[in-house]
Amino acid sequence: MTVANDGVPADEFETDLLRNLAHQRGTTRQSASAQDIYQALALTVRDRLVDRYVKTAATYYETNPRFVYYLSAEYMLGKQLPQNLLYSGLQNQARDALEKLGLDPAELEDLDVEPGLGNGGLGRLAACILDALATEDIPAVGYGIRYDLGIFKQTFEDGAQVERPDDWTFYGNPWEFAAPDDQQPVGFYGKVEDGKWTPDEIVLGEPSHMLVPGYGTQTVNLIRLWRARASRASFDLSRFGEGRYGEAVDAIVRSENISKVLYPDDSTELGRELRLKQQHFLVTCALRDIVRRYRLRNTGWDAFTEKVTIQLNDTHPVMAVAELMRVLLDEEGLDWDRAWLIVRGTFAYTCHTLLPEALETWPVALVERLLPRHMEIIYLINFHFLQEVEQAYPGDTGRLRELSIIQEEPERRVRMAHLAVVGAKAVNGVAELHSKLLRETTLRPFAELWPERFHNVTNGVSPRRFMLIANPRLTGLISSRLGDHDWLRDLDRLSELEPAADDSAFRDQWREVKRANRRDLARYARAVTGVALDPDAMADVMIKRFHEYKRQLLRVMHVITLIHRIRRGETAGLVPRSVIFGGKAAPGYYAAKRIMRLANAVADVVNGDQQLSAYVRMAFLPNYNVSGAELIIPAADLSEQISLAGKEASGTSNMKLALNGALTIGTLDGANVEIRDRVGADNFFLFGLDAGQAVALKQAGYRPRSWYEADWELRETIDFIATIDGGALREVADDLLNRDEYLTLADYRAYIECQDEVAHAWEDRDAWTRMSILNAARSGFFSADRTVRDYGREIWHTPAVPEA
Ligand code: H53
Repeated sequence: MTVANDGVPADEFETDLLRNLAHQRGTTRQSASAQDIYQALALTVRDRLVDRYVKTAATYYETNPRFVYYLSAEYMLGKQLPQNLLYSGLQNQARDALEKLGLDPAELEDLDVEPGLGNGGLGRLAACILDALATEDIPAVGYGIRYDLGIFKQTFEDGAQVERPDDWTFYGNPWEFAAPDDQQPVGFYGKVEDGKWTPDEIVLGEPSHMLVPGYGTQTVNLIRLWRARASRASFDLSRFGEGRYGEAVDAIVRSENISKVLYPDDSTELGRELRLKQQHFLVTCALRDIVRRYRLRNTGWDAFTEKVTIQLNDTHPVMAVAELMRVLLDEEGLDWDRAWLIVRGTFAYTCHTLLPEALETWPVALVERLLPRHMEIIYLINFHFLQEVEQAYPGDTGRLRELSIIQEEPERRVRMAHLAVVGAKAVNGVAELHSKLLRETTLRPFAELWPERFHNVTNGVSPRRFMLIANPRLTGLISSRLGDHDWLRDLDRLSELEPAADDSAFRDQWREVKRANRRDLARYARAVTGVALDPDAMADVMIKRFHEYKRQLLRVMHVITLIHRIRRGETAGLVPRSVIFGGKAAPGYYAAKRIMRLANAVADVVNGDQQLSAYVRMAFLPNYNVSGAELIIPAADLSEQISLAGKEASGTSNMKLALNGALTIGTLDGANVEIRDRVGADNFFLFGLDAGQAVALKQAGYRPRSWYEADWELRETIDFIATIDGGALREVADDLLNRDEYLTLADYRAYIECQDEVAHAWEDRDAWTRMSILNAARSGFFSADRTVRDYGREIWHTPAVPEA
């Protein structure tokens, strides 16, 4: 699987590696540590990408193209070494050079640390989009925060999640270039007089960048990450002299805390002052950089909206709307109307949720204190906006209240999603169903006011990360069938695989690949959990953040049902399964953590009992991250996408799994709908309420207890939950019976029956393999390259700029 390389012979690579070892690490082959070698290797690969980057930058400078600036509080980039080796086409040279030096490439890859600067789907999507932008030769920069501590490391103690800090740069990050001389001041607090803001606190934003190479192209874009630094005068020497060491560094700590830690929540609002500070910090630094870059090739403001488009990834960077207004009004002296036209022509907003609790709002009092000038500007934006609303709906105070950027009750708050829609030229959801529901529910009054502003751009995933890097066996098999590996840049070509589904020799090879991948996974699961999985059992996987709406609990309830059936001897129709879980819960999310404990407790029951483990074994793989995904996804046979319909915006593990030939068991939620449309209803296990039925059931007055009373197997399952571990998890059962917010009981029977169908289908392994091949062959649409082309066509209007 080699990519056109830069024509570097192996011995030259070795020379470069040794030179970097000497010049960059200051050591020799004899005395170098494994870390020295790893760093020198990374630098040697990086050097080649820098050469490409220099050319890309020159092309951009010459052509002065339109740029996409992607603003996101999260990026889950995954390991850089395997990606950069592949993209630079240097993997063979590197392997040969390392072998000559007697070094094991796998051991060095273990030292490559994954920058876990995100929580889940949203952060990984941002990384896939940057990968696709570079691959599609679109001029782009991603902006984010360089958190000192990324997403926490997860372990389990007595089945409960334990979080440990992720000090990802402990040994340094060889992929990064710091630019301490390019610091930007960011103000907080203070007062406003005559529209002039004097902040009380200034923190410095220090940028560093990493290279984002495209695959199969020479383009290398950038991701620029900002870290908070205290100004030089912040160290209090006199206090230090008095022995008050803690106080001496107080101001430094306060400033630097801003980029200290990624907030480990996902899809819920976390109202913390520090988080708002992070958001303002990111957008201020990013906008300064964007303006600086614009000025390299342009003067005045006339061309700004032609050269700059800024995508806001969820509400986290939405303060950028107010900040750009502030820059244009207060620093550049533009009048309101002109400034507003520029702002409105620059931003586009992606909404990633339907959950009202995930749409951020900030107390007006907090914004007033932290960012007084921004609050004034937001009031003014709202004033002008509400005039427009009044014109559209004269006398309709209900509309005004509904649409206003300021929520009045029960507390005055700034609604960031409203600010985003008002301040953006385009708004998009991330799957067809999601975009439709956004228009009909969450953002309905806006869609009625400005229907033309609303779009859908269905998410996608990087085929490089989740096929080429994660699943070299399957990638090799597909390439041998398609005759080349160009399909990794043109994923629609996977459709050429369809005829192979009818070729029994190919089906055998496909099955062999799956089996080998399951073997790798089993080895890993054994090493980290002690659980011995059977590589011939169906790998049934659920990998995603733990959240009640995603319904990991329903997954566990099926396993409990199987336990009872096996104990009763009802084993006809059962097939051996490896039930695999991966995912983290926000540390403060008790309900999700209880479900995790339940999953681990049930795993202990099945794994510790021979009769049960003949049919079900269960492994909860700790610390699920991009590297974990790369291991689990290629092995998967069944993809669990079982959220309550109408709750998951899109989902992206569903796409990665289908691409790798897993069959989906799922509800009509998020992108599942489009996956099913494409792979065909016959190749997808559908169950459960749809979004409309779910709403109707709730409106009719949902009583979970009546479902419990009507279904003895469900009763048995819930009673089991209430009594497992001496009743330690009784609350889970109580919550199901009394509340069951996500209609788990209502979907239980349909899910169990659908799982019975899955088992039946698995028994005809050849037919299953056919379906598996068709899933992959028909999933080309879910490439992030297509996503980026959709954004380009509908929202960004950014022509590609391939290198001359
Ligand atoms: O974003 C993914 C979606 C997924 C959605 C997720 C997400 C977050 O990870 C965090 C916050 C948020 O509002 C949404 O839950 O459905 O696939 C990428 O769009």
